[in-house]
Amino acid sequence: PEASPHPPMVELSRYACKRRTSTENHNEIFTDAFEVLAESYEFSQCDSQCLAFRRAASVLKSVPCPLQHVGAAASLPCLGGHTRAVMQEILQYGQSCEVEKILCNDRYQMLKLFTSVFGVGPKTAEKWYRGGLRTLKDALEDPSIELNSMQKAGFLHHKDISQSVSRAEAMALGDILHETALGISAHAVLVLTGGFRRGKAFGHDVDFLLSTPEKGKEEILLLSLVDSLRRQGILLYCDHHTSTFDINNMPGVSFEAMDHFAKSFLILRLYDSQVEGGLQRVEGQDDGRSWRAVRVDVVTPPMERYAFALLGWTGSRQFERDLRRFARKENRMLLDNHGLWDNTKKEFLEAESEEDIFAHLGLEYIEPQLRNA
Ligand code: 8DG
Ligand code: MN
Ligand code: MN
Repeated sequence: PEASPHPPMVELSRYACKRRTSTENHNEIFTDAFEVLAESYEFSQCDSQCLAFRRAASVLKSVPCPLQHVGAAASLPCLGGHTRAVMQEILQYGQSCEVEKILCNDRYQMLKLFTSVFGVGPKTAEKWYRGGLRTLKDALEDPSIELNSMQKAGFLHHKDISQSVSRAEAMALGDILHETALGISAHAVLVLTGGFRRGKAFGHDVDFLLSTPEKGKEEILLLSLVDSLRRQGILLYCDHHTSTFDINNMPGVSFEAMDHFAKSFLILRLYDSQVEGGLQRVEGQDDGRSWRAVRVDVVTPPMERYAFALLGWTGSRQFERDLRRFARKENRMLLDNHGLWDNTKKEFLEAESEEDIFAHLGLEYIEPQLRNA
């Protein structure tokens, strides 16, 4: 059939898991503003307003063209009066004065700066701000502040970690980890997940899922991997979380964000010579170093939980949130990174692939590249 010059606007679902969202965002002027508002509400612990702006941003990311007038948003879900007023201001004046005010706000700027340190969350940032700290140097030099080891590593590598990771850098790390894992076990399986699996060109870290068909050997594989990275001299930091996953407790598990699989949050050293096209040039950095530090997450689910873990770690966060909400509200099912509980049948539904999970939920399959909600 002939392509229509004006394809009809597809009706968008209020669930991110029923929308197709590529990495191409045609409405960045609005979504950037919404993200600032969401973050500001998050810093003030106004969770419902925060979520409202995150949802609105997520909906606009799936609109395949730039919106030219607020009327075009009338048929879109999750866009309330406040979000539409912000859009109207941006369309009329090129910016929103509410957003500009937040960006100039001292507290917002400080909380942004402090939470940019690996290991510093909104609570710690707030405490530092209320204690009168205004620069990173203040936090490092204040004798009353006891930094934990994660925060120490965060400060030490702050400049490198604040710089985004390129796809070429992510691929290079994948090669290094894959080779290292295969050196430990010929059966090791390593896959890229997170934003890079969704096709993003840049990320704040690199996420991997590691597993093995040898039952019960996942965590030891991860520990051996970390040990090998240490011996190669490329491990700069490791925060290991031991597995608390127990298949016998499955019906009792609470369906929360943080999962129970063994995982390590790492900082690794990546050399210029290991990356095709070289490392990303860090602005203003010319200290003669031939390497940069990169944040890497590795999670190791048992093989029979692989599909659930892969779906959970691929993201985006908004896509995951709505998959769970859809399962609960529309199917009376509980979904998390470990499994899918059918509350009508009172049983766990098994899955070997992500496709199986979408099918259990009665959802059309959405490939990772279209989960950038
Ligand atoms: P980015 O790094 O490119 O900025 O984006 P991302 O890859 O989408 O975000 P991420 O923060 O690296 O998280 C990737 C996915 O991992 C996301 O959908 C949430 C999921 N995830 C869990 N459990 C945990 C956890 O315990 N910690 C973290 N950091 N992420 C987790 O399912
Ligand atoms: Mn990531
Ligand atoms: Mn991550």
